[in-house]
This record gives sequence, structure tokens and C-alpha cells, in this order.
Amino acid sequence: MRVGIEFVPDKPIDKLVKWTKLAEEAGFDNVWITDHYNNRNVWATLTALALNTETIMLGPGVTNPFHISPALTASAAVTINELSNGRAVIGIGAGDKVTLSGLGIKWDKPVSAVVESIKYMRKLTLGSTFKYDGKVFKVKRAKLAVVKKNPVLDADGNPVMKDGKPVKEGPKIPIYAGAQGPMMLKNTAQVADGILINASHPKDFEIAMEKIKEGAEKAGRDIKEIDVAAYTSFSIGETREAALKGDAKIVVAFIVAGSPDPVLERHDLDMDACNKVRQLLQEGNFKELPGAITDEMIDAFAVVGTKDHCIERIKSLEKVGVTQFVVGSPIGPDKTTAIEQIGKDIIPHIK
Ligand code: F42
Repeated sequence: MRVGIEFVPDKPIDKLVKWTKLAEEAGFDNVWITDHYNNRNVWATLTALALNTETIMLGPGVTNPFHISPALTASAAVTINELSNGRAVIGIGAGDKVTLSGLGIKWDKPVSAVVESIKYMRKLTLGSTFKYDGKVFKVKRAKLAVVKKNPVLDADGNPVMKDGKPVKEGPKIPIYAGAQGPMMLKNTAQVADGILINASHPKDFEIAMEKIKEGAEKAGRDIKEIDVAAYTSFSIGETREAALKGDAKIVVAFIVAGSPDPVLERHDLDMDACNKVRQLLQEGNFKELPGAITDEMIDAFAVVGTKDHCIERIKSLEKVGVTQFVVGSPIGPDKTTAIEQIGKDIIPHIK
């Protein structure tokens, strides 16, 4: 099991650098930085992280092809890969419809946009030329000038030849899709190296895995090639009450409000209680909101509690096919303490 951590760049970058260094020491494999234009810029943040760390893989979790061209994302990833000695990854999803429409950006064919952008970035990051006539992207000719190419070797270590010449490629930068919907899961499973799924409960992954399997089979891929990541809402504490002291309930409130009814029903949640949460959020009533969040909602949409509870949940996610556990916001009432505790009490039990 890989272990990742998510940070939102809504805090000064020196804090994110401090937490990422701590996460690296604690044994985390990946750091994912969320991308919303109204926060600090994701690639500027990743530059600071790349320059201050040694081993942790770094990438946006997730950017989108609507507010930035895949050509620019590929260029940024190649730059971070160079700065970090090969530690860049890319996470890309559909983006947030409401935010994008606020910017006057059309959210047309989001699934095709993500799938095509993965193909686009794959070619560019490998140093190849991309010409494409897709549903979303019409690319006459794109190529990055700075990718250093090396001979591709076969399983026996011999150079792969084509037309009498050795085939050369740039370093492979893993590309992950952020996906929830059935079509997005199935279609991105055909092209992505990993899938970041914003969910915390095994029930959601059982359903998601079926779609990922369908997609992988359609593309003739072994599902083991795909790193399936649970991008969770997480909060750890010495007791469940302590873990709930930070923003865990607020995060759960936003998930309840943003989830379609079938997802709420899948978790047998009381619809009246969920509608109450939606109403309080709409009114901006943050005083009464925590009181409206039930234990069932927390259990469905977050991993909150003691180390034993967290380990048990991670193991049950692993059983249904999750291969990367991402510790997402709020992480804990105090991030520094939580990262240290995860390194000491959780990572040794799950890696
Ligand atoms: N969004 C951000 O803006 N910033 C972040 O930092 C961020 C992080 C993140 C991490 C993990 C993760 O899983 C998601 C994350 N997101 C973040 C949210 C992400 O950007 C998406 O908003 C979110 O994943 C929801 O997307 P989705 O996978 O559910 O796909 C959407 C488009 C959807 O509705 N899909 C449905 C489906 O079945 O997959 C419907 C598909 C659809 O629209 N089909 C159309 C059709 O006509 O059938 C279009 C078809 C076509 O060709 O595209």
C-alpha cells in the first residue's frame, strides 16, 4: 500500500514545505496539492516542495484541462520532474463546474477532456510530438523542447529498435485521473496510471472498482497496472472526540451537501438529516452545522478516530482493491501532531 497526503495551498507556502518535509520523514510516498485558482498556485507550490524534499513524489491532486491547457501542465510537470530528480506526478480531473462557470469557462464533455488530456500529456512528457483531432482537443502540432530522451530498453536490457534506430523516450511521469462518476472511472481506467477517488468508505470503492475493471479490460490492461487511490477526508486523534475537534465535521458537511442522493442512499443515510445539512450550509449557518452532522455521515464520508480505527478502515479499503491511501483534509486537529502520529502509529502497520 502506498501512502499519500493532500495539502490545500490556502496557507503560506512555508507551512506546506514544513508539513511536506515532516510527511517525507514520516514515510509518506506522495504529496498531492489541490488546485483551485483562488488558492496559491499549485505549480509554484510544487516548486517550493520539490526544492525542499528528497524522496516524496509530488504533483497536483488535481488540476483540470479547462483552466489550464494540458500542454502547459505537461511543461510544468517536466520542469518539476527535473527539479526533483524524477519525482513528478500529474493528477488531472474535470474540475469544479461552478468555479469554472464563474470564470466564464465552458465545461463541455468533461470525460473526453480528461481522457484526451491524459493522452496529450503522456506524449508531451515523453518528448514525443502530439497531433490530434479529438472531441475536445484539436492539436495541430505540440512538442516540448526540453525533454531529455534516453534509449528505451526491453525486459532483457537491450535497446528497443524501430526502423533500424534505437527508440528514445523521456522519463515516464505517472498520470493520475481524479474520478468519481461511472463514465469517468471507466474511461480513465483505459489510459491513466492511477485513479484518485474522492471517497473514504469501502462501499464506494466496491462500486468504483467494477467500473475501473470494465475500463481496464476494454483497453486490454491488467488492473494491477493502475494505482487506485482512496483520496479520503481524514482526522486522527488520541480519541474519537479529539479527532473531531478540528474541521472534520465541516468537511463532512460539504461532502454530504455535494453528494448526489443515490450516494447518500447507498450509505443508508437519513435523507431528512442530509437535507438539514444542505440547508444549513446554504444559509451559511456554521454555528448549528456541526450539531447536524451524524455519526453515520462521518462514518460514510471520512476516516475519523483513533489509530486503531484508522488502521482498520485502511485495511478494509485495501481488501476491496485500494492501493494508495491518501490522508486528506483536515488530517487532524493539529497537522504537525497528526503527521507525526500517522508516521509512528499507522504507516508501519500498512506498508
Ligand atoms: N477538483 C478541483 O477543482 N480541484 C482539486 O484539487 C480537486 C481534487 C480532487 C482529488 C480527487 C478527486 O477524485 C477529485 C478532485 N477534484 C478536484 C474534483 C474533480 O475535479 C471533479 O470535479 C470530480 O472528480 C467530479 O468528476 P467526476 O469524475 O464525477 O466526473 C464528472 C464530469 C461527471 O459528472 N461524470 C459523470 C460520469 O458518469 O462519469 C457524467 C459524465 C458526463 O458528463 N458525460 C457527458 C455525456 O454526454 O455523457 C460527457 C461525455 C464526454 O464526452 O465527456
